[in-house]
Amino acid sequence: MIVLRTHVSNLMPNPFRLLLPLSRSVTVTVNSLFPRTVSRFLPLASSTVAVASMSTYSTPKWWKESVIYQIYPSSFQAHPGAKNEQGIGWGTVKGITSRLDYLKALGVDIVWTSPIYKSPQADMGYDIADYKDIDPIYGSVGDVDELIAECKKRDMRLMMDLVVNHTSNMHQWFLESRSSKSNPKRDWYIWKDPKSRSDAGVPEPPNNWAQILGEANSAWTYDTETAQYYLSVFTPDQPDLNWENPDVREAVWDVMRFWLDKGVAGFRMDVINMISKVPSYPEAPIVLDPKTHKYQPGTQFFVNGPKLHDYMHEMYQKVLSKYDTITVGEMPGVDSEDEILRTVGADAKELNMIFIFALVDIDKPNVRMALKGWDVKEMKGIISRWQKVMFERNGWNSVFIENHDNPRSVSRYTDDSDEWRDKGAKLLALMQTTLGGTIFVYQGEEIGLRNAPMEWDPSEYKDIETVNYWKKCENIYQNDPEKLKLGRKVIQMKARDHARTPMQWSSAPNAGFCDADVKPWMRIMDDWKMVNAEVQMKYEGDELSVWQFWERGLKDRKEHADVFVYGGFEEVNKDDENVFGYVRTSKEGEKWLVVLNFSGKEQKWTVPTKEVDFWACSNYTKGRPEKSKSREIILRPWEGVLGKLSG
Ligand code: TEU
Repeated sequence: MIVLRTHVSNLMPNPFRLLLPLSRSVTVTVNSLFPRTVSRFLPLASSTVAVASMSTYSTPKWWKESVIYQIYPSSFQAHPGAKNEQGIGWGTVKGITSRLDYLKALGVDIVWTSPIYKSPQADMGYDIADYKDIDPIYGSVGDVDELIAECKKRDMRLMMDLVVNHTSNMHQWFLESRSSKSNPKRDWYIWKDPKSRSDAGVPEPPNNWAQILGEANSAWTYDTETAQYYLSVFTPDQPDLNWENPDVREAVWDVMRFWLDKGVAGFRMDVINMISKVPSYPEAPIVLDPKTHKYQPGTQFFVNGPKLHDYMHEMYQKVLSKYDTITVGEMPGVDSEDEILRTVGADAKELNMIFIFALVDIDKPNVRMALKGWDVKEMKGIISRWQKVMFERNGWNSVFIENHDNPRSVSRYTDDSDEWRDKGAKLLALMQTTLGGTIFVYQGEEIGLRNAPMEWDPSEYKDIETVNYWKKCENIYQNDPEKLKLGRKVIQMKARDHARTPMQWSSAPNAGFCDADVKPWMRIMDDWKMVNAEVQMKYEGDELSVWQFWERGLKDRKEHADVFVYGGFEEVNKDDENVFGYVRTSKEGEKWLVVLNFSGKEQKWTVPTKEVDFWACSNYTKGRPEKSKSREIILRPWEGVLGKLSG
């Protein structure tokens, strides 16, 4: 295919204060990102450059260059007067709407909210009891209609979380299914007889699979009424749907159409690669110490299972192909390039992109709540691999380093001490805003929130995974203070709760998250008076605050989308143990060099390519950094720089 690109340098004013000159190959104005403005994707007339390529990787699409912001709704913003039945401060849909201007100012195009549907909140809404209703704790369907409309006014859109591997055990479908073996919905879930019974009649689960959010427990839950087990790979409150049943699939398509018809932009699909199970339900291999773990991870038997692609194609044919949507599949545990491309290849007719877990699982041994060492070279390798694979094989990346299931990135990949955290957060921002793919910013990442400190007692942690993990530690290691200490360390480094502390808006009481007289559902980080959005947005100093750095980086990224969103990727100085260097190149050959010092020590680094034309940005300075133009540069601790390479 011939891809046409156009030079438009003097058609557009350069609205951003930085540092980067306008790219010669930006094709469009930034008025609106959405497909209604199709003209922005049509070739313009002047000085057209033709580039022969079969790949559609660099073909502009609104969902490729949109900036997506993930909201964890319970912790984002409670509207004034909002509190739940227990008088607890909890984020609301109205609260989200009230912050759209903030998100717009940051540069966000699409707001993705974690589940707000009706739910008993056993897993914070990832246990849905009614897909077409909103939980009263968050508001109403009317509030969501209003949110959609308010987004539209600002040229923004809403993306919903679609959680259809499982429902809540309180969903009407499951209540019917469990009511009797002959109920028409019995087969909507996965029911099996016990593998055996002891002499005393105690049943054994059908196999040895462990629960994902509590590996001490079985993935099967016994139902005494009908004397069978149901599969619940996350927790007993989250029974897995039986996707083999076509009625289940139709019901899911119906839910999707319901929200798409309301005008949502698309879906993030929760563990969508777990919907097809190996039908023989084999025993899982023993990887956890069998003395302490009766059950073992069974993920290999339901991650990218045998019928996954049949189901995804059906979803595409019956629903997605009828709308212009953004779709991102959450796909933990899959590493095969061929397999991933079957979903995200440009012609795959499945999803636009997925979340690949390699980077966020860099410190995961075989279960998430455990520690594993890693180094910068490994991290560089993971990022570079997927940047290259998608470009070369015409797939598409999502760029993310945080979400509601992971600790804070500044704590995990850099140094979150008071001295270095801002530099670390900006280093990660520079990296992400210069990587290819669709970028996701997670609530609080834009102000560099960090993990809760070691001093926090385990009782401050509310997540079911952490609660189950600590229960396990207390049971198994009750007489072993060293192991218990290690358990606390694991919680401090890995718990999902770190991403779920309330958003720090200002130095007002409760950080502006909820009313002053209301106790937030989860403890706010102690640093909120110093570290909050208001302080960072107003900050004036020699360098930018983390928020300002993100805002500028997102603008630069959009302005130079042909390089940073759509361009090619080449890692340089691969053997360097501390510094991540790469070159991004647009189709027209414009090149930018990114150099990131992932260490707390000064590093010497040699530019391996052509001379640097100018250094455009550093996380140490507001303006252009003073760096040597010669090939050898000195990087300060946790310093990241961006340079334009001469053409
Ligand atoms: O997470 C799926 C998932 O497998 C992980 O990210 C998970 O948090 C981790 O493996 C635990 O060790 C999704 C949601 O993002 C998560 O919040 C839900 O708890 C889970 O699915 C179940 O819906």
